Amino acid sequence: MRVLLFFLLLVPGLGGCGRGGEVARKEFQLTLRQGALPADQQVIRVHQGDEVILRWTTDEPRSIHLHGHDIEKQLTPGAAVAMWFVARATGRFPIMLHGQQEGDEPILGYLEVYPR
Ligand SMILES: [Cu+2]
Repeated sequence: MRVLLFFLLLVPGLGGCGRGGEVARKEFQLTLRQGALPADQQVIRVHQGDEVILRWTTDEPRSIHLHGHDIEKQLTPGAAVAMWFVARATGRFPIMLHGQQEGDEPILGYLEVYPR
């Protein structure tokens, strides 16, 4: 009896979900220059459930805001700043500059989260 119980505890995958693709950890380097991202860094594509790390550097002090996941960070030259989150919601979320003049909050790029 005790042996059987031990065996059942060892069976892998019982109670796991495991459907769909594997959840991945995705890292992106984002380099702000004069308040803009290079064209090839303006769209960040991940899948729902992914763990995402955005690593920012900048040449000027800036405040950035990832909508949808609502993360705001201050960037200063010479210091890398990471945004870490799990992409729970699907959709297309703008990343904006904040702290500019009133009414001037340009969109730097988009985070696109696709369904799994
Ligand atoms: Cu914003």
